Amino acid sequence: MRLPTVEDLERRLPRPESFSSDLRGPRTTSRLGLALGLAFTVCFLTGVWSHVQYHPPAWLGPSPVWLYRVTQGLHVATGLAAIPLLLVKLWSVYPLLFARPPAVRRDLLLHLIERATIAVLVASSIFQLATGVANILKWYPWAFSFRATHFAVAWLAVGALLVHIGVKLPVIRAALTAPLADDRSTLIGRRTLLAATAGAVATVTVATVGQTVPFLRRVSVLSPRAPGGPQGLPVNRTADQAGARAAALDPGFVVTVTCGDRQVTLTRSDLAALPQRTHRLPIACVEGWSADAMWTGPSVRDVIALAGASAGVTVRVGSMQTRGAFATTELPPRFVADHRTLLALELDGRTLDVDHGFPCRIIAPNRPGVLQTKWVDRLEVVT
Ligand SMILES: Nc1nc2c(c(=O)[nH]1)N[C@H]1C(S)=C(S)[C@@H](COP(=O)(O)O)O[C@H]1N2
Ligand SMILES: [Mo]
Repeated sequence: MRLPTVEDLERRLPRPESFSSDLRGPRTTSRLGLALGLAFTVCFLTGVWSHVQYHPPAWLGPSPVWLYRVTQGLHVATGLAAIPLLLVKLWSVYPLLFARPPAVRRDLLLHLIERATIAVLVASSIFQLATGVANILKWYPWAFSFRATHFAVAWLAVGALLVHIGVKLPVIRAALTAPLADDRSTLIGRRTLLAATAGAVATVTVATVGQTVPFLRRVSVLSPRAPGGPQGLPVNRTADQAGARAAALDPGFVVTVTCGDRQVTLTRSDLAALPQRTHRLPIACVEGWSADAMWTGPSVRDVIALAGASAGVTVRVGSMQTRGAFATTELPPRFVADHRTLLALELDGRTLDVDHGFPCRIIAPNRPGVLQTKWVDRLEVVT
């Protein structure tokens, strides 16, 4: 028996021309690429914005209250819409994997660079969409920090995307100006393929966007945290999961407010005796769901005034949770100064459920959900 030679193997490998479907080719790929490029651009820009909102710089304030809700909703929606687009686009080009390297040495170098960029682009795109979805599902099968890594890889993807568009621009231009359909009759045409892809994008969007657009809630069968939850509001981490239940329900509960060497302790009744404010504000979770609710309680500004603090300070907020991240967060000066930033005691006119942060929680306008600290027992003025 003779072992197959490299030449034998090479002969058996398909070539791009071996894939004969008329549906593939630059005219389809460029249109899919255009849609995917748009989705990626919106997803990238809103993602960078989310990153900014996580550690708000001094110029970023609490208005408009819905800003983070909209940007993060768009981030998750465009990321999900990119999944069917990416799958169909990869299908439309994968025969090119079998292209043989050019024989001329100079061409070979360019070819290798182009291939390497595409490898980075495909790998980073898949990584971003996969980790994003896993995060929505609160599934963390990795050891790295989701936020730092998702942020870093986004730049890799965008860099590779820009190089890719630059290299392909002549092909893209020609393909976008060529008519989509031609005379050859195939079972389904390019138009049908693109329409089906658009249908898949629409289905994914409608099936998930109800987690943030109220009137679509009932058709959003796939949104992971559609209605439900105590007091009609979803809960990301319950009091039990955070190990906060015992302390939260302790009748001896007090909030400690510290400003320099002044310290006051307040019971829940003390908080309820302060001027109460009611505001309609959203909880906008990083994971894409959001919901409006009426929150009532004293403003943080009124509470810290009891320890002698004035506006224009940063407040460190401490929680009674014993497990997991986000036990302490910071309220920057512009948020503290705003009377809509509440130490909420009530949700929609009723005492907060323990899963929503009883005895009291932070609710501030235009703030990522993950920083709306529940089970608060410490406010510390940082100067
Ligand atoms: N102490 C504490 N507060 C917390 C969390 C937490 O894990 N610990 N989760 C946050 C997240 S991720 C969100 S989206 C909101 C959700 O508020 P809700 O459960 O009342 O809807 O609470 C935030 N507050
Ligand atoms: Mo969240």
